[in-house]
Amino acid sequence: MSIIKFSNGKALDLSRPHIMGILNVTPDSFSDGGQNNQLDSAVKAALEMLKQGATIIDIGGESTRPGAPDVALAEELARVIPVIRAIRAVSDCVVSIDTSKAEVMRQAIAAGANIINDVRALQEPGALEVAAQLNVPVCLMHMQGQPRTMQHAPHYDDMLSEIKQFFISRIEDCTNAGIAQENIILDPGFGFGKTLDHNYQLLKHMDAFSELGCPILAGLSRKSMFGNLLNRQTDERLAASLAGALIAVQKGATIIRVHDVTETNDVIKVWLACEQGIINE
Ligand code: 8Y7
Repeated sequence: MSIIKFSNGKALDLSRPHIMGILNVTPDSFSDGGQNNQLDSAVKAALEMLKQGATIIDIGGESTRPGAPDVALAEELARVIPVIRAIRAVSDCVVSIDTSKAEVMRQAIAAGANIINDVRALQEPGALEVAAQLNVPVCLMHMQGQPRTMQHAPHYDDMLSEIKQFFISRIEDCTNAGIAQENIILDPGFGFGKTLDHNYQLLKHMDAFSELGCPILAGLSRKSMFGNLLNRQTDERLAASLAGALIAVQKGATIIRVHDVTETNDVIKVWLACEQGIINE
């Protein structure tokens, strides 16, 4: 089974699913108090998610929600770098940096991050070269269009083939640039340039991507594919997100990106007990 190795000697054994806990460090995420206060809250939130069963903390300073504005480089660096350093000072957990900017990747890895999570799949200027140079695991996500406009009118002639083709082509570009195939994680990008129906087709057929030989990451947590199906606000999408996480795991995803770590961890434990039986009874 697949193992992701990190330069500090640590590794993630992907023979079982892992939880990536979401840590957004946009101004609206930890809005109480001054800068130190915000840093404190971010570290606390990360430690809490680790205690709840996350093995990766995904730190993002650019909102990629549909319609969100672009964030300038200096602003993104100011948001994420202090948080990575502060987490690194108290934990040796796996940290991923959610960014598309080459310079943020460089500084984040220098500050102690271990994985690059790029919703633009290393297609921004310099990103491919920097990722190759840094020699760290990268998550390549599929997106049709750009965050600001991607939900206007998503269209595919054959979505599954087009996404698979995108992955094949990105894997080729990455390996040509010097990125090791063992360092590539793939993500079909739920909600990124997909209609409601596209998202459910994608969930149903996610297992089609496993044949590409890379670990699969799925991000479904609280997304509008649940809100729009069920007419629920973001804080009312837990049950739906857990259903989505379970289906994704059943279809071969080994990293699940979520807000609700405790609950997702329970789901994974039930799935594992079912798959492997109860050890040490
Ligand atoms: C995803 C993601 C977001 C995802 C990966 C949200 C940063 C939107 N979604 N990264 N990022 N996969 N790899 O609702 O699905 O969390 S932001």
